[in-house]
Amino acid sequence: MDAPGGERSMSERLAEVLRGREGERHAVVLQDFPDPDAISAGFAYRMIASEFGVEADLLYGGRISHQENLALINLLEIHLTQWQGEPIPKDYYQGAVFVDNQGTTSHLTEALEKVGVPALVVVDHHAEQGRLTPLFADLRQVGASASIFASYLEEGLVVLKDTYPEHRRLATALMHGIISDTGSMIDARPLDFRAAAFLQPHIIPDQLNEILHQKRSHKVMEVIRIALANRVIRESYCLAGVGYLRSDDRDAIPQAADFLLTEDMIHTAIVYGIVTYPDGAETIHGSLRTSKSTLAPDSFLKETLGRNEEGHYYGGGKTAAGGFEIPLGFLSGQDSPELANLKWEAFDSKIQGKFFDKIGVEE
Ligand SMILES: [Mn+2]
Repeated sequence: MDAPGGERSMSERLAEVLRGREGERHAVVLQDFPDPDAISAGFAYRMIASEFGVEADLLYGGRISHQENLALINLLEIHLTQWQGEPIPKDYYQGAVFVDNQGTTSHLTEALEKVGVPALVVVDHHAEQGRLTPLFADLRQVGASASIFASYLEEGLVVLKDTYPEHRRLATALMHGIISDTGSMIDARPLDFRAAAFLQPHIIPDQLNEILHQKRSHKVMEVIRIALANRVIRESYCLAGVGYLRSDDRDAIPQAADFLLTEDMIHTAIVYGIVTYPDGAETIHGSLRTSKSTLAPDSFLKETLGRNEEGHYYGGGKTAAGGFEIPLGFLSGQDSPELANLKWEAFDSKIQGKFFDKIGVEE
């Protein structure tokens, strides 16, 4: 398939990478806390790969706790594999594929590199992170990774047939990914609208409706309550630290940020907390949501928080949303309540200070 000007289209270049790989198994890396866009993009890659005789496992290294995401994988029967840090068997995977991320938001990236699994494919809509050198990269500034995958389908990599239940489930998942990553199409770009128009005749409307109308869990309500109580507002920015959270409840952070953004006069909400993992490790997780068109979450977070010793940025983002993760390293682990409080207060003030300095410079 030739794009105008005789250049090969992205879907043709992806097909070239997959051709001749029959019998291979690929590790599809989702971010540790996968969202609907990532899950549907991974689902699409698996369907495309199977056309070339390639198997694909969708792997994630964290948790899925957001009710909407649980409904998505259950109703649409999308099988994901949770990776819990065990060593990856050598030669089990012949290639690694990164969808909706570029290897910077998953613990799997290093684990796969360790056993020599080459990065084959990166498809993402976040700003370029420069972490990987894959055979095929398709990075586009669009609303959703799902839209990029829908364009591959439209260009014929998989011909959607309504008689195949799996194809209808894929179309529904991709539509959900697009809706969820574009704020119900408000941040959608032309490619996202085109993808939605292409997918629409194939979706299962009742299932999409059911996935989109999940209620908030008790824990999320509780985290929202803490975020409301702790929020500090300056220059239409709203900042809220929510203290300690179990990794199972980490998805409450972006939901609290979404909620804080609904307040009158607020254009940007940032919510963060210390997430504790079953192995005792602790990491600060934060989410940023903004409706301010001149604020680019990616550069805003990179400039505010900087990089770690290895040169990797603590945070990044896309249009209207971003996130950050700061591992506590030596300071991780269960402490006495007094020490835990001190630790939280120290990080809370440090993060507030960084953002307020940055906001002071901006305004
Ligand atoms: Mn996305």
